[in-house]
Amino acid sequence: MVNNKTLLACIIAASTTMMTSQVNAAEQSTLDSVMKKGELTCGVSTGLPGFSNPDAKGHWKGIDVAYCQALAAAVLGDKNKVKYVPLTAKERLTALQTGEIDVLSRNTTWTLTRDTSLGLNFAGTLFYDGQGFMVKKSLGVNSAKELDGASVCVQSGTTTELNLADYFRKNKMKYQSVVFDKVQQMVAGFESGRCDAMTTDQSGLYALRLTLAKPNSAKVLPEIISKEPLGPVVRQNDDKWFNVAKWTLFALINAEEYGITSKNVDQMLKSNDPNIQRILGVDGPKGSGLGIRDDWGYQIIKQVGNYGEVFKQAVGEDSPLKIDRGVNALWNAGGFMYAPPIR
Ligand SMILES: N[C@@H](CCC(=O)N[C@@H](CS)C(=O)NCC(=O)O)C(=O)O
Repeated sequence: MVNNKTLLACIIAASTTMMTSQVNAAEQSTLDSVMKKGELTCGVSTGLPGFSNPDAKGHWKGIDVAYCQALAAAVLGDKNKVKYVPLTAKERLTALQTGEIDVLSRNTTWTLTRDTSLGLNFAGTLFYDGQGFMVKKSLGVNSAKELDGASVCVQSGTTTELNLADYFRKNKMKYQSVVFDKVQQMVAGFESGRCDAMTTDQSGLYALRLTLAKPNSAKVLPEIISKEPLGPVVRQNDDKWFNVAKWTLFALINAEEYGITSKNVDQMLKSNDPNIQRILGVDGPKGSGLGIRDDWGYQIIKQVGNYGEVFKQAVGEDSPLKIDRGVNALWNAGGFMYAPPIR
């Protein structure tokens, strides 16, 4: 039995810890520093079409980039106030842990280890993915189960490497991994025949296939061997910033659910639907709980669009990738995308 004295000591200890961490968080929130410098530093990939990739003019494009723009629009009122820091898979988590970047938005899988002992917090899922394999058609393989004894190109510092080992062990198959630090080298390795198969998140395979000299010479195998919920990441012990990161994602999703788009957002300001009024900051909590501007939701949608618009343009039907909404459809359209209410 816990006696009253012990209980009291525990309560005092717990509340002191809570007070200290709240004070620290209030003093050193990334939100404050982003507002002060007037710019968001966003960690992205070194180039993955559809997710984060510079175009011919050097402008960063993709669904992960759109999230950074949405965060900048919410906090700074301007989607262009973003400094992009290209990071390889191996570099990305350290860059966030050390404070080199304010947020990591780079096809990063939400896992227990990253979300706990690595000192990070995932804001949610921006894209539900899963790992797959790509082979040259000339290999004559139609299923991952036929890859026994294969050599597989893979990038270091990824969940991909770990899932690859699990999959072959579980299926009692042998493989040899050919590991690369840089995605461009991995693709070149695959193309020049250094491995029989290449593995990464399936969306990544479709994206990288398009960068091959002959995209038609390769095919993606049907198996999906893992769950890869990809989402934006911030550091732990900074609830203020974590909240802003989460609700930026939720605003994108809620805007699609309530039919608010970058095109109709100004008319929507006059809507009498209370949900729409709250998303746009016409009514409801506005920016008070988050510590940002009242029109943060409006700015996200006006400048970047809703989740559906972003998806369509970056990876969906208006993009070269043409990925179906599939499980990334809204919850009320058969998918997993579900955001808590803004109220
Ligand atoms: N989602 C996986 C894999 C992410 C990953 O880094 N994939 C590689 C291969 S597609 C990549 O994006 N490389 C781009 C780069 O290093 O710049 C993870 O979080 O570990």
